[in-house]
Amino acid sequence: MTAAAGGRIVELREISLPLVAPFRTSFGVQTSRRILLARAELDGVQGWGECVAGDEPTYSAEFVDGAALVIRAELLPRLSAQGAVAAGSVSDVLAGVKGHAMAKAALEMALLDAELRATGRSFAAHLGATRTRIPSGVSVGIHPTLDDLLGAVSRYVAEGYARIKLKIEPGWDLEPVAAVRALIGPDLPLQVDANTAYTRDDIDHLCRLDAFDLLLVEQPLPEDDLLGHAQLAARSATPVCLDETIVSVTSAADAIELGACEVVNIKPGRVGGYLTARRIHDLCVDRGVPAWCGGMLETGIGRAANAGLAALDGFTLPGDISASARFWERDIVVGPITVTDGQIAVPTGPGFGFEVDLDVLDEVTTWVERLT
Ligand code: NPG
Repeated sequence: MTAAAGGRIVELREISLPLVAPFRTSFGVQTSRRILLARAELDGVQGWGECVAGDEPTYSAEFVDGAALVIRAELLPRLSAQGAVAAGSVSDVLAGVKGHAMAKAALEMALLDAELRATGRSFAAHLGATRTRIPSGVSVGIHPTLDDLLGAVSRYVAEGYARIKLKIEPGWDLEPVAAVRALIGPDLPLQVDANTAYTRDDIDHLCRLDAFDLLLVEQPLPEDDLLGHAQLAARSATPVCLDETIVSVTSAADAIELGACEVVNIKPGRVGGYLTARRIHDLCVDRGVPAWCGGMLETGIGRAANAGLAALDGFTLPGDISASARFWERDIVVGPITVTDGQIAVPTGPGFGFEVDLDVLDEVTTWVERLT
């Protein structure tokens, strides 16, 4: 890919998609998602980017309306001032704007997709990734009752998922985890995710999760509590994984060095794009730290891209890359992502390897803004 062959962002669009079932985490319940998409063009070739910011700023500071605003008011003017921009230059061109990683990532993604399509290369090939299939993990929300949870987990096990992740929060942790471990037996990998719901006062309590042979406990404490995570990691047998804390290569390197992070969840949107995600992957390989690819309720666009990224060898644990049908009745891509024998096929088509279903896309679009 030549750096000079840059494209332009030509469209912003918001869609609204209902979830197949409510998804509850420690930071809220979702029943549908508003999703911001960016379209790029390069020599008549289209590329798409998906912004993973949620409807509300409850997972991180970013949210859909804020992302749309910062893209229009700050990011696009900086990109336009350059004329055409290569995806590899986006993070430098936008570095003067603090934060807004998810908004920046969506623009870089659209430009990268267009560039790769223009040269006929797949994202996985561009990365040098060789895996053709990746294991698929499923994330299971907090349920109203234990019976409901066990019913949901049983269905995912029957669908063949290679790993189960349970959302936890104070009051919904040891008991559901024990019940699910008893249901699935000792061999199916199980992990938990608290999305910052605990404090340092809960370290003794969190150590009781050691009884359940978990792959990891993800982001139990607030994102800025590196010391607390290091204290927990020193005490608990269950590896501590960070998600919300890891917003850059530097934050990942520091968290690893300080003993606060024994496993890294790599989410391209949270770190400012797929190119930075790749650098964090390389850091993890260099430090011998296991990594996996997180999910943010993406459509088939982001899901295909995550599958390409997760084809890299350093993603040693199953990612949160489940079937489109896990969240969506109808995805906006032709040929939604499916899970077979617990695995997802790494896309081989040009770019991120999805094909947008333009009819479905138009049906679910709430607004479109053409920029040329
Ligand atoms: O499979 O896409 C998926 C969802 C995985 O649980 C998941 N994501 O905290 O990691 C998380 C959580 C999330 C979803 C976070 C949406 C933010 C937004």
